[in-house]
Amino acid sequence: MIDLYTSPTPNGYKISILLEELGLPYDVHAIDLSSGAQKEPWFTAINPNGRIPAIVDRGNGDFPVFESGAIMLYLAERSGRLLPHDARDKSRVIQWPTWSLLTLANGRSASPGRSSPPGRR
Ligand SMILES: N[C@@H](CCC(=O)N[C@@H](CS)C(=O)NCC(=O)O)C(=O)O
Repeated sequence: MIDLYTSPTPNGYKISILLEELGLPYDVHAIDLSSGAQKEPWFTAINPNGRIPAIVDRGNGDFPVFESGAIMLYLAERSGRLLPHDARDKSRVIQWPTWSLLTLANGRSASPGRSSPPGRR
């Protein structure tokens, strides 16, 4: 069983979508970001950065994982799905979430092939 600590934000949705896609059982723990719950000591013990999403894998020694990209890779590996063993195939899978995390998350263009939004350098 996975404990998912999340809120209704794009980063939170990513993990909910993946858990559903993988069919892994999980419990949702809603974090009210406006209350500052994510900065409380019980939560920073799970994610020292005090942000959602985060998970705790109760079926694997209560292993905590934070950062949406790291959570996605962990869940794929744990489920044995979506992450091929072949180095080239695995790289093809990892390239897109890496692009998304490092480009979209910085407010850059969503259009592949562009490094900046139109009209900006
Ligand atoms: N790089 C992080 C970003 C996480 C993030 O920014 N989470 C936001 C909600 S989408 C949050 O928890 N904000 C509350 C805060 O910073 O106190 C990830 O991909 O998981």
